[in-house]
Amino acid sequence: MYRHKTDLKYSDITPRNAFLNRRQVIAGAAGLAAAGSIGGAAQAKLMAKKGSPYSTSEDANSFEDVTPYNNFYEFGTGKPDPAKHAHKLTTDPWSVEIGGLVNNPGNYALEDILKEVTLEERIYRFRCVEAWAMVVPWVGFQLSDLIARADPMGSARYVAFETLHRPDEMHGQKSKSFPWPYVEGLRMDEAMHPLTILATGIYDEELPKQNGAPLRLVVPWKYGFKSIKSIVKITLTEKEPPATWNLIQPGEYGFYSNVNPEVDHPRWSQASHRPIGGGLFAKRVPTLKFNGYGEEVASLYAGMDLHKLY
Ligand SMILES: Nc1nc2c(c(=O)[nH]1)N[C@H]1C(S)=C(S)[C@@H](COP(=O)(O)O)O[C@H]1N2
Ligand SMILES: [Mo]
Repeated sequence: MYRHKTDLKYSDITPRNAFLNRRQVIAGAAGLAAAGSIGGAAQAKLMAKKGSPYSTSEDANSFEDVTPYNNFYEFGTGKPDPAKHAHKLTTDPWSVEIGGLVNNPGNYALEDILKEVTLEERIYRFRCVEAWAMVVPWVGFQLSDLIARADPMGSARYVAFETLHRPDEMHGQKSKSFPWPYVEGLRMDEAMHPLTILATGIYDEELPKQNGAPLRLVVPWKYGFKSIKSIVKITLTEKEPPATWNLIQPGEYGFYSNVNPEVDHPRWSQASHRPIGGGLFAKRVPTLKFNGYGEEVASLYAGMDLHKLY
């Protein structure tokens, strides 16, 4: 379904072809049957949505694993801070400015975006990894759907993302030690890949604010910090856009940030991680290249030296 070609036309990307739909139904049913840690009502609600063909069959973590400890520096640098403070964020109304090298630029109300893409909303049960790992059943839609509707120009090579800047509600943004707003970027082929989603929920609930409500990126083969939260701006560009962690510590965080056990962070090994939810003494497990999504995404990086372009 997805082809990696430099001359890829956006009209080539058909979000819902018959083949994909059939596979989704199968993957969705099989995946949900194995949804061990999600119980009763949540499970029934999840049944209402199709699963992505890319969903893992591994058990999902619990809601309690995913929501009390987060990184969201706009609400403080401590892991419990976002759960304590993110309720101050007003997420309705919300609009997203889509611009740069597109033929349909505009400032779109989130509900209008969701009306457009709502038929594609499904469950994406993805592994997410950093020094820890979780399996999260995101509700969302392919970023490619939104980009295709913006009608990119041929010169667009990257996609830049920006988080809301509203220090009144996000007190962390009053700190001058961080370059606000949080920004991130993807190369166009990464952004158009069907594994790259914009999430609006988890466990068929609205996205908790600490997890990046009302709209956040999820790129499951990259380290967690690429998944920018509370997005208000998406800009297609010709040049590689800035990325917050790369701006702050370029020697430690590259633009690509692909999960790669062969490339150590200068201050720690990235060869293994600790699964969340396995208890305090859970053993570290080996981290897989591209977080286990190599079959789907390795071809995007053919010929690139991933030790240099980390
Ligand atoms: N705007 C914004 N987005 C952000 C961050 C942040 O501080 N601000 N932290 C990142 C980091 S470091 C991680 S690990 C993930 C955490 O996402 P989660 O809380 O849903 O696990 O969000 C990423 N997105
Ligand atoms: Mo992180």
